[in-house]
Amino acid sequence: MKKNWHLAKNIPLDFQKKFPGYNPVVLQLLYNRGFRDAHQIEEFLEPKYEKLSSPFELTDMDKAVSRILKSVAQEEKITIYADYDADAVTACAVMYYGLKQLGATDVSYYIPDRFSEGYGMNLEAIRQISSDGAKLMITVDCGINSVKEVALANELGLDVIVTDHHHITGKLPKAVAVVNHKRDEREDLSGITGVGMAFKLVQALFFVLHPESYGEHKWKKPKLKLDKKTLTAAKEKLLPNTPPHWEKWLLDLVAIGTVADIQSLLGESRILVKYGLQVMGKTRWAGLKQIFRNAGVDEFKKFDTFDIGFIIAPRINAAGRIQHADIALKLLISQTPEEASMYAGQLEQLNTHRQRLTEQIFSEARSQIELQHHNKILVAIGEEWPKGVVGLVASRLVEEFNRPTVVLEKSNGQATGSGRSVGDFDLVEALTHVEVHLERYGGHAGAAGLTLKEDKIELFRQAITDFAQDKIKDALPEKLRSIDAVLEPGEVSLKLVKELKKFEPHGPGNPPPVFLLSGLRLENLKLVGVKGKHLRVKASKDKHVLNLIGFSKGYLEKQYRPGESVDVLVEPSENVWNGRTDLQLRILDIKKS
Ligand SMILES: [Mn+2]
Repeated sequence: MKKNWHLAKNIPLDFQKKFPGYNPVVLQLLYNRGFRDAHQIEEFLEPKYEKLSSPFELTDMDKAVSRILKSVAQEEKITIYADYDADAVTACAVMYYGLKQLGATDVSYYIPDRFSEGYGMNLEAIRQISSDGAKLMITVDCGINSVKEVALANELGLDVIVTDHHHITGKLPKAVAVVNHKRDEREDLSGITGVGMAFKLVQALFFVLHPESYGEHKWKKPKLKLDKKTLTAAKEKLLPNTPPHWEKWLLDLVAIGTVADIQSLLGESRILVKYGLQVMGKTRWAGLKQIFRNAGVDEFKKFDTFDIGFIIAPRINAAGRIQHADIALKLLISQTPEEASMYAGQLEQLNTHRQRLTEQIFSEARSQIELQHHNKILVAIGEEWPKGVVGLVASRLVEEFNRPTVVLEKSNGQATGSGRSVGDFDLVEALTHVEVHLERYGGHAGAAGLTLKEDKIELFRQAITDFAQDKIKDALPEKLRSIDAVLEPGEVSLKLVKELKKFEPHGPGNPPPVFLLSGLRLENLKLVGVKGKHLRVKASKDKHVLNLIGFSKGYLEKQYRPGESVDVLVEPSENVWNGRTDLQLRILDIKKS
C-alpha cells in the first residue's frame, strides 16, 4: 500500500524574520497550526485562566443566573437533566457540586437509560421529574432541540434552563433561558462542550456572589432580573468559607468531559483543559481519586490528555454503555472514600466487561469483514450485540481496515447500528442515499447512527455497498499522516521535547508534533513486551545512534532487516522511569527509503 505522508511546507522567510527569538522548529509548528501574528501566538502559548471571556457574554446567561438564585433563595427542588456519556456525566457533576456549594438545599439529577429511553429528553421523564416535585430543571449537554419536552414542562409548571453545545436544528425550545455558544457563533468557544457550558453557568453564579474576586478578569457586572431581597437571601445560602474562585476545583471534571467529547482544543477549551489537568493532580473529589487508584495511576502525577482519553473517560463511559450512567455520576459525586470505593469497584467491573465484550464482538465482526475485502464499505451484523459497544467496534475496524464501516446489531425484528468513516467519505450522505431502507438515521460525516427493520438488512447492505463502490473510485489510501517537519538526528533532544511541552494539551486542532527522520540505517530490531507486541529499533545516521520504540508494531519486525535504509515518522517525548528521564522516540510509521 502506498504511504500517504504529507509534509508541511517550510515556513516563509518573512515569518521567520518576524520572530527571530524563536526556535525554528517551534516556529514551524506554530505556523503549521495556523498561527500567523504575535497575538495569536501569545494566546496559544500562554493560555491563562484570567483570559476566559465573561460567561455573561453568552445569550440568556443573565436569565439563567437570576432563575437559579431565585430557586436557591426559595429552597426549590432543582433537577439536573443529563445524558449518559462522559461529557454529560461530568457536566452533571459540575452543576451538582456548584449548586450544592451555592447552598441549594434540594438538588437531584436525571440521566436517561441508553437502552430504554435513548439520547436526550423525553416526555415521560419530564412528567416524572415534575411529579417528584422539582420546580426548576437545568439541562446539561442536551435539550437544545427538545421543543416538545420543554413545552410539556412549562405546562406542568416546571421551569427549564437549557445548557447545551449541540447544533441547533430548528426552533429553540421555549425555556426560561437557553445557553448555547452556537447561538452566539463564537469561534473562540467552538471547542466548549456540555461540561464547559455547565462550568460557565457555575462560574457566572459565583461571579455574582464574589464580584470582587473577578477584577482580574475585567468582566462587566451583569444586570440581573432579581430583587434585592432574593439576591440577599441567595447570598446568605452560600456555604460558609467559600473562597473566591472556588469553582476552579471543578476544572478537573471539565477537562475530562471536554477531552472525552473530542472537540477542538483551541480557544477557551484549551485554557479549561490545561488548568483542569493541573487541578486533577490535587483533586478534591473522592470518586476521581478512587478511579485513579483502581486504574493504578499515581494520583499526584502530571496528568495529560492521554490519561483522560484512555484511562478515565472509557471508565466513565462504560457505565452508560453496559448498564446505567447513574453509577458513574454517583461515583463522581461520592462524599466519602467508602462510597467512592463501592461505586468505583462497580465501574471497574463494568469497564472490564465492556472491554471483554468489545474484544469478543470485534473478533466476530472482524471475521465477517475479512470476507468482504473487495468492498469499499464494510458491514458487520450480529445477533444481540450490545448497542453500547457497536460504535467502539466500528471505530476499531476502521483503524485496522481503513475503510468506512457499519456495525449492526439485530434483535426483535429491528437492527440498530453505528457507522464510522475514514477520509472524505460522508456517512450521512451515504445513509441519505439509501434512506428508503432505513427507519431512522443521523449523525455527522465521520460518525453516524441508524435503525432499520430486520428484513431490510440485506437490501441496505447491497445499496450502501453499491453506493460506496461508485463513490470511492481509487484504491483507498493509507491513513493520512501529517508531518510537521524533517529533523536531523542531532536536532532530536530532551531540550526540544521540553520546548514542545508548550504545545500541550494536545487534541483536535492541535495534534502532537510529528517529525520525519529520513535515511536512517537500521542497526537492530528487537521484539519486546508480552508476546513480542512492541518493537524496539536501533538506527543510526551520521554517527548519531537513535533508539526508537514502536508500540503495537511488533508485526513490522519481519518486514525489515538490519542494514536497510528507512524513513521514520516519530513523536518525541519524555520517558520517566526509576527517577530517570530519557528521550523517547515513538514510531508512528516507517518505510524503506
Ligand atoms: Mn457533549
